Amino acid sequence: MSYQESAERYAALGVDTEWALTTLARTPVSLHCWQGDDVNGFEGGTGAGSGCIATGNYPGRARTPDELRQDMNCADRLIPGAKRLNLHAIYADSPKIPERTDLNVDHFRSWIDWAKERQFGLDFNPTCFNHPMADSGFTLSSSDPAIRKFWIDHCIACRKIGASIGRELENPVVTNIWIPDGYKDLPIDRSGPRQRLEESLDSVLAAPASREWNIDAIESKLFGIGVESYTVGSHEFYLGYAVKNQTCLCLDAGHFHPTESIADKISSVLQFVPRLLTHVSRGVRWDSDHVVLLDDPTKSIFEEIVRCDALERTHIGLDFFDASINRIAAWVIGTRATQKSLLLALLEPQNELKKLESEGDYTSRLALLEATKTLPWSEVWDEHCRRTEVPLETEWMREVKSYEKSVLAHRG
Ligand code: RNT
Ligand code: ZN
Repeated sequence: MSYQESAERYAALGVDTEWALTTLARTPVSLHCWQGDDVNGFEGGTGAGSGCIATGNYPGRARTPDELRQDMNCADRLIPGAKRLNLHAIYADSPKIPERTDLNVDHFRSWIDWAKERQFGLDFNPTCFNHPMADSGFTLSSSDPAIRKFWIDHCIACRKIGASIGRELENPVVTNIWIPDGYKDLPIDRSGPRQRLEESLDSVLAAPASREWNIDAIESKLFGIGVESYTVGSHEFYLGYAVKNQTCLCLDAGHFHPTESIADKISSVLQFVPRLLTHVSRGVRWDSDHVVLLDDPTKSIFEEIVRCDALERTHIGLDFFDASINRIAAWVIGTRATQKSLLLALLEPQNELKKLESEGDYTSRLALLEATKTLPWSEVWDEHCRRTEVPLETEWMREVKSYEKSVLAHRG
């Protein structure tokens, strides 16, 4: 079947594949830099600690900012459409890297130049882990005022970096705060840390940073390795905080109970917060960060975003890390799966489904939903790859293999 034939099949159901292709091509996905180096960063630390653990020792990890950019360039050639790069503060790139509280936009100059050259937007994150000041297991919610102040200052520095980058690229930066704070075992005082976290966030957000160029987001988590019993920044905490302060809310697909899906939360939270950030990820048992696949949980996230007509208010970010397979392939698999999920949602015969629902014809609604699964969407995806000049689904891996041979294999 050709793209034309598949477009006709969709048109018969009232779906405009050209609209789907245009929307898909201009909807950016923010690629997380930390998939390329197992969340190490370039401060000289090893591993993220604090519950973010990349396991595996597949050869070829990027060890320097230049290697990471070289790998990103390879991934960029294999991923269609608009892209952003999501940086963490530990990826500062300058001859002398200061304390985290003293970081400024100059320490990210090489990334900004790279983003301009490749027409990427940028996003940003304070790194509130993998640092001696986080060794107690508490950062913004610490009972120690000196520790709290350190992390408040770091988060403020990051918001300013976000705003400066946004202004320079004329493309707003989402600065997302996630902290690892919590207890391994049963706490007595669950309230104190949460009161302190609210106060700290208030101080962080009170610092001036352009609202036009920096978008503040906050991210919850259910539990992490080492903080099984209590996580200060729970979903209820951040949902409440985001509603009260009208910040962007980050929903990470791996940060809820295993049978809980973030898809059903989207239409609820968008009633009360101005913007949404997704960390598209895949939970597997205790892990929240497996490489994203074209699976039902991922598809339903994008169905909801599209059905809610919320693409303009949603920032699509990725969050997974796997050090046991080729890291560039991991980026490509996860990003393309995310984009395929979005395409499927854009190809849904939404008007017809809504009509059936409003008429109370739930039998036809269910039948049509099932019928959409066998429509020739892969022809539309291939057409997208052709138009954006990236390899087709069964072809891109060849390029990863040859890059592995010519570049990755020579890294010590
Ligand atoms: C951790 C959060 C957070 C991190 C990144 C590195 O559980 O998901 O988003 O993965 O900031
Ligand atoms: Zn996340």
